[in-house]
Amino acid sequence: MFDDTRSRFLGCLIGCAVGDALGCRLEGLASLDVESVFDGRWTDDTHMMIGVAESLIANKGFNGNHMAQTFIKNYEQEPWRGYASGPPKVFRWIKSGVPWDEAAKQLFGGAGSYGNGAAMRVAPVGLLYYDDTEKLRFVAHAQSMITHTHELGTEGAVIQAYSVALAVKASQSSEWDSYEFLEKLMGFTSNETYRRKLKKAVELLKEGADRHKVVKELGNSVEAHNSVLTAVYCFLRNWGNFKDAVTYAVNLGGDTDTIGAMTGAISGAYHGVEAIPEQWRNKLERRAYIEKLAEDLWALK
Ligand code: AR6
Ligand code: MG
Repeated sequence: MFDDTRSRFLGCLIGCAVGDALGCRLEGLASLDVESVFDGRWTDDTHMMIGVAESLIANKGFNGNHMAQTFIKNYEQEPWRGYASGPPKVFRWIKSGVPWDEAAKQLFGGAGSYGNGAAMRVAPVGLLYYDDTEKLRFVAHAQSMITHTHELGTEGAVIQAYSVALAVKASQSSEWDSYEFLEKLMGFTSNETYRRKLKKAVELLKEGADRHKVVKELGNSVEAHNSVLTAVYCFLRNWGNFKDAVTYAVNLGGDTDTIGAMTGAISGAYHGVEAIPEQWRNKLERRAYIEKLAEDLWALK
């Protein structure tokens, strides 16, 4: 059988960047005119996803200190990418000598961050360990701890990584549907907040809910628990087509670049890179470099 896993890897990372680039142009616009606004420029979501991929490739697996230093190096070169408040603080603390797995615990009065920043960047972990669920869980959690230590932040990243892995696996089997995908996620997480949202997602799919209800029930904001399953839902509801999935995602409003990035990563992993509109791929900033990272990750398999 022709193995097109390589195309799924490329589709995932390019899909993440395309969804981010589309979403950041639409933030607050609520425009359906996705063709005319796409300029291919992406934000911190893709910048950090690149950092995750670079470090996994350089170490042939996870190395926490190396990944933290990679985030810091990339951030210092392009601090204007739209980073939220948490990560730059953590970067400063690590530079002043706090260990990479301690610094982020200090955020938000010691609660740690539950922002979606650990989930938006995690796609390369979902790819590299798509066929090893426990390794995937471990590394997705560990890479979160560099900046996001709150349980809702880490679990969001773990669920997003597993969704990417499921998308790769679903693409290899003709027997899957949206409900089975959600059931697999339900079997994967024991976190009650996410389990409640998974049940909601099943109901929303069944009733073909409108956008307003989807946003009300699943969320569209910067918190991981109010955006990760929204992205999963955007993919599942538009299972057949990459462009429909990311267009739907960015039209939900709210944190459009990140929900676009996470939806694009899952949908791109399912459909493969050829399914991403060529005019979007052609405009994408650093396309060749992102493709090279996907190739290198695939070569590590
Ligand atoms: N308590 C209160 N608010 C919180 C908490 C908490 N424990 N944790 C997070 N927040 P941050 P990120 C809120 O700063 O996750 C970019 O635009 C708080 O309002 O850790 O990397 C990307 O495109 C905080 O500012 O950064 C994404 O949209 C916010 O969550 C987003 O930023 C983000 O958490 C990713 O941000
Ligand atoms: Mg962003």
